[in-house]
Amino acid sequence: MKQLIKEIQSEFQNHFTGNYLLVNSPGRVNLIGEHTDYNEGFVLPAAVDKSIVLAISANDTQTARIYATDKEQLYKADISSEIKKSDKEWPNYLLGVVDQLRKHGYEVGGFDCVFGGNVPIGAGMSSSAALEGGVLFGLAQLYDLEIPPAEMAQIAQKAENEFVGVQCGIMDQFVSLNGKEGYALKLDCRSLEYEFYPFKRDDIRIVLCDTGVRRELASSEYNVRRSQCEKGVSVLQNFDPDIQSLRDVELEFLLAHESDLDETVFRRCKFVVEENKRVLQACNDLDKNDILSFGQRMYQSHAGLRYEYEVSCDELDALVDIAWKIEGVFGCRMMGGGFGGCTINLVKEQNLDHFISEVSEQYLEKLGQKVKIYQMKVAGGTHLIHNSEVSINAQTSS
Ligand code: GAF
Repeated sequence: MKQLIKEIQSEFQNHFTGNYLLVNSPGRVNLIGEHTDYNEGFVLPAAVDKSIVLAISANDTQTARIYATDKEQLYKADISSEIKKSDKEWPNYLLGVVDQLRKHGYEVGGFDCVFGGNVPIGAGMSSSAALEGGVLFGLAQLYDLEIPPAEMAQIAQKAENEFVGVQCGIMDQFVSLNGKEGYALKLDCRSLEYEFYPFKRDDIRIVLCDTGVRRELASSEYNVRRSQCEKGVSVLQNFDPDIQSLRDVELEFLLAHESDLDETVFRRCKFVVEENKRVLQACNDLDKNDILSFGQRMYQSHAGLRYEYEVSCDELDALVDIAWKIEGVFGCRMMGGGFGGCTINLVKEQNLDHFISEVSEQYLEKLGQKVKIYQMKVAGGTHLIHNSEVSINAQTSS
């Protein structure tokens, strides 16, 4: 991390002048609760120790000057009046935040910003939410904006929905901004109330296995799933007008109305209703420190995502099938929107080396491709980087 921070500082000094704030904005894992956020249900993600780092300062103009270290590109945008979308994709993650801040009644002026990170891109670890939350947090600090935590997450989510054009739910932005070191965050995606559950055991590692698959399909199919859930709700409302979303549907009620629903819509709804329940049960498991039951629910979640919600793919299924047979794996499932990206695995510390070599070997054998493996620690949410994390020559203004 120190190396990354140093690189961002040095790029800031190459492109801009003066003091700046340094912000660390983390990626996330999701332990359980997939495709439940936009159904107003529950999720159990955690922020991790892979982040986007930003150096940011106010520049006394009405221009946003932003530099992406991975792309080695500088972008300038006039923000004196209505914010215009860029025809490049990456600046829109930042400009969308400025646009949403203004729409929520918060005034910000021009700024200089350099950012880069070590969150694997496109792997389902929410590098985009980390970037949105990071620039939002930095601007709120620079312009003394007092924005409540839930509204921060809503602003970042809306930036992605409206400026980037991805109809994501609120989970990623919320946990990236509000995560806590050593804890998973249970979020009620309707009320936006949240609770922390300790998730720190020296004997268990969080390991992500990256298929390397990045599919365009993900975004269009994501929207199809959303509308299938809405379709289900609109039919079920005919039998109970109090239902506002799948969050309000009990499994028995759904089963009783199976024949009223289109067959595919029924399966989508069934997965969401069951997954929602699994999150609550998984939180009970954590309360009881019952990691075996927790892990079993992860496998059940994957089975539902594979057969009922149909957002998995051969590569993800192969990784879960492999992990299932390896000793010392408590649980494994695909993570995030699906159609590629990573599986999340909870692995016994003492079996870690064996796990890594078995998965690598068997994945190569089954699919003829290499799997990338990342180990994650549960970390804190978006924050100003402390002086102790910074190299001595820093010109930070924190
Ligand atoms: C993506 C979205 F961005 C989240 O909001 C969530 O819906 C997730 O897919 C599926 O659980 O990461």
